Amino acid sequence: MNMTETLQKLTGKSLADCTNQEIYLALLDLIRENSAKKATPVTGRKLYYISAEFLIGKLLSNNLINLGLYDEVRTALADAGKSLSEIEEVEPEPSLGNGGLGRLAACFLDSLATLNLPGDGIGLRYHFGLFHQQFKDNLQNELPDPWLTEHSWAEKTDITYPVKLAGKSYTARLYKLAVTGYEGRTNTLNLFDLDTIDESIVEEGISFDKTAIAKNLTLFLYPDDSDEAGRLLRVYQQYMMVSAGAQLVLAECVARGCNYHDLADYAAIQINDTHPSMVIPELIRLLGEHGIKFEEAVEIVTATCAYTNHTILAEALEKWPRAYLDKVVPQLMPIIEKLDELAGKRTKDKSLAIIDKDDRVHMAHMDIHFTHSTNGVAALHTEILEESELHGFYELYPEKFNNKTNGITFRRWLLECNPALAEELESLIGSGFRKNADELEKLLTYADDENVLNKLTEIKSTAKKALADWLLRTQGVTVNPEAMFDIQSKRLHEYKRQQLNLLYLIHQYCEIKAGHLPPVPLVSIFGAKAAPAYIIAKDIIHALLALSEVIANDPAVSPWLQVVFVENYNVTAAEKLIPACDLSEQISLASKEASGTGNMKFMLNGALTLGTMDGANVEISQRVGNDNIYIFGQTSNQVIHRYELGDYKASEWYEGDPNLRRAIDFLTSKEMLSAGHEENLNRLQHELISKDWFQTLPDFNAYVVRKGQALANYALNPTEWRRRCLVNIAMAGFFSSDRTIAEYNKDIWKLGK
Ligand code: TH1
Repeated sequence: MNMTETLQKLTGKSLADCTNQEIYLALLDLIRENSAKKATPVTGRKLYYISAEFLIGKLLSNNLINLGLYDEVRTALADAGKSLSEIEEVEPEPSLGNGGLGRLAACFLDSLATLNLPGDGIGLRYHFGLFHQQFKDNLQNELPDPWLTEHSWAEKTDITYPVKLAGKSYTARLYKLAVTGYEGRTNTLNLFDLDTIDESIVEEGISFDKTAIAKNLTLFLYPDDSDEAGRLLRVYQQYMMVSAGAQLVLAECVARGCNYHDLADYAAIQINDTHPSMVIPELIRLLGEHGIKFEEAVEIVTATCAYTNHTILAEALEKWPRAYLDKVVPQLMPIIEKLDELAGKRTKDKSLAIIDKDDRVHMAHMDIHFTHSTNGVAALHTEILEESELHGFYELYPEKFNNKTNGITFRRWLLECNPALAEELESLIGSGFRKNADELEKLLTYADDENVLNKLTEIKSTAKKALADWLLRTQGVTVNPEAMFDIQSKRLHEYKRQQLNLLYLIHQYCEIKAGHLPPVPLVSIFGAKAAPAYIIAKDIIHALLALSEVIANDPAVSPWLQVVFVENYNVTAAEKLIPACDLSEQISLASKEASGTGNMKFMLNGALTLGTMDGANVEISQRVGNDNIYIFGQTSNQVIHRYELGDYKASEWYEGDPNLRRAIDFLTSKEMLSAGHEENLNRLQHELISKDWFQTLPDFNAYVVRKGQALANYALNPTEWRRRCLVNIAMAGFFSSDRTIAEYNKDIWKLGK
């Protein structure tokens, strides 16, 4: 049967007569059948990647590509007058993550299956992913973001596990989602849920009764934790995930012959940040139920589990008040206490205790004491962990610490989102790079080939036009595709410093008003969601939206400068933005962005980075060389030093630099107040002058200068610009998640052995 016949058999009618929805459902079936064929029995050690987030994004095209069906399907549909890209739009995006951490977990699953490694995910089946963002009156509104339909990728099973929460019994049901590898095996993403969840309790926006656990447990990813009920709900969610997860791990291992004592020969468990940390005491508890004594259980769990740290930001390093755990997981508290005692025998240093003097339980401390590996996610981040943030632990357990620089899957972030570039690369260097990303380096031989550079320019312009069309279609915004596209897309957080970009844009506005025209028109594009309770982050969104309006209404400025804020930034939007980018904004305060992964996606798609020496930017700059990246700003050592001195005064920078003062003053100008709200703009202005926790002001000048150079290079020397883009593409191979996963496997997991 050819593909047309196969699809007609699945739909039961001629393809030409099918709706896009009918074809979508037929493709789901086709993918199910084909991925099931590639499920492979497990021998030896298998990985369980436990994570509160798996930001998988839409799966249709990804699965078709990985199963080698994409071209056939697209052609069969085209023959029937149907378009695969329109059918893709039928699929709701599962936004089961906040940002980089969740997307990393999804890339890792793709690479595990591609490398033919036995590795499954364990997480929660949230009914609503991260909220749907809507702009109204230049403010962010949050709405629920449903993705579950009758026909969803996650299939219900009849496997259930009992979970005790606050002394009450609940039943966690397992849903399985097939994870296809590129020309590889099929693994599973295991997602747990309760049958009793009630979507109708969602009231206005995304608010709901946070205390009705049976109805709300898996309703939302990351419920707002600005109140105690919200924080408790997170603990409930985390325990349900790890308890059901640990029972699944044990059941699968026992079915393969494990006798509990030898668990570490059957399972490797990777704890993705501290959200799943309770898996440690939970496994000890469950092993106890199978007759294993505490001391031995501790050894087994330590040998089985490993921990990844993704941040040094204090607010993200979870410390739960003991009272929360007493309430939600009383069965774990005696175990956690014994672990704390054991830790106390290993070190006298009280700062390394699990339970501190204020009765808070430090999840990361439990992880480091009772797993065999702690890794950071980029070289600089790991160095900061070892030298400062976790220095005491590093002295105690130097052998546990290691670095695993993050990576991205090139299937989604090149083959799927930028097929024209993938095709051009293949015609130049062959198809080897699809499985071995290092082969991209072969592209360097074309660095001075004008035909190749022209072709890359053409591919970029086509992607920019496609983005322009998409923005017009989805948001009614018209952009000039001849302009330089400058993109900052990532979660909105003060440490990522969208406010620095904002100040630059105001500066440019003022310069243009004063008659100083830039060398090229600039379209500055933002994509970002702010946590619903993060006031200043929402003020930054508001200021950018207001500025966008001010500029659009000013005919003297708008031909030269445009600010576009993409509504509801998600994986689907990222796939449109990234191929179209000229300049990639990676401007976090040095030391604060553990790695970043957007930086890698933009580079791979031929954008140049404007960035600080932070996270993986450091490794990108080492690979491409300083001429092929725009680095600016304080180094992490300077930042850390400034924090240690504790004498940073934003107001001095504000007073001392007329350009900076002009930009900050403008936030509350009559122009801005005509488009925005006084309360929000005042608050942001005050925050910048009096606090500026993330040292935006000291980097302002360097940023303006460096960005000016980037614009000038782009405008005045296009051939040189494109050559630099080529070098970036060629040197992106290291940032494949296949490399990252191979390193985890070699150093930590040793799967299949
Ligand atoms: C991110 C880091 O901020 C980013 O630098 C890194 O590239 C990414 O993880 C993957 O390693 C994090 N996201 C979260 C989300 C939560 C808590 C901590 C982190 S760290 C909810």
